[in-house]
Amino acid sequence: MKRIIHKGFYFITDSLLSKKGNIEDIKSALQAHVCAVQYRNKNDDADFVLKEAKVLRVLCHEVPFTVNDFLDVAIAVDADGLHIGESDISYSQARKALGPYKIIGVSVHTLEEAMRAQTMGADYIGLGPIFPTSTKSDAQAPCGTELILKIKQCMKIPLVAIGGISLDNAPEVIVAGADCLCAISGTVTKPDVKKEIDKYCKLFRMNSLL
Ligand code: TZP
Ligand code: MG
Repeated sequence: MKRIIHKGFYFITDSLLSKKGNIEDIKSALQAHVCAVQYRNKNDDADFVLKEAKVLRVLCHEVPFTVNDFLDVAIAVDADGLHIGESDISYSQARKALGPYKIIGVSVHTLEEAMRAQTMGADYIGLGPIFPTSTKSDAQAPCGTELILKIKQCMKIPLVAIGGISLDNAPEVIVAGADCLCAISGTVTKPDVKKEIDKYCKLFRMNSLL
């Protein structure tokens, strides 16, 4: 069965920015009841990524566990899904390799790309950067929260908002209609990752009732 991405805080790893490493960060994220975990590793070689993914797969049995970029790793560890961007394999190649029961998330930057991703069959879109960020060096220009609103008016699949999200601007992202939000530097660089995610989850609960 395909796992569902529920609303809430969608946790993404970053070993370069992390204080305690991906494994400890994910343990903290799970304690904070995140709605999904994405293993994103842009720094290590394929062997290390596979080894780490094996450990993370076991840890993340209660939430959807997706792998960024590495299709072969996603398959090898039986991840719940794969997240792809414009420089990765195409959606149709990924779907062919993973079959109908795995989650495929697609990064988008415009309404047109978002609608195309939904039409292709993507399970969710990652929209960003919403705000300026230095975490992703090749990030496109920030799209702002108006685009979240626009996309949510005409699309059904979950929208995961990412890029430059902080405790200060998260309410605006949630009120605009994001189903999930991510904050990489906003969490993994902090001394207590669980405590930090708790704050986003609280904002999510408060602002999604508005
Ligand atoms: N995709 C778009 S922006 C971004 C990614 C992976 C980086 C988000 O990091 P941060 O620290 O939450 O701005
Ligand atoms: Mg990618």
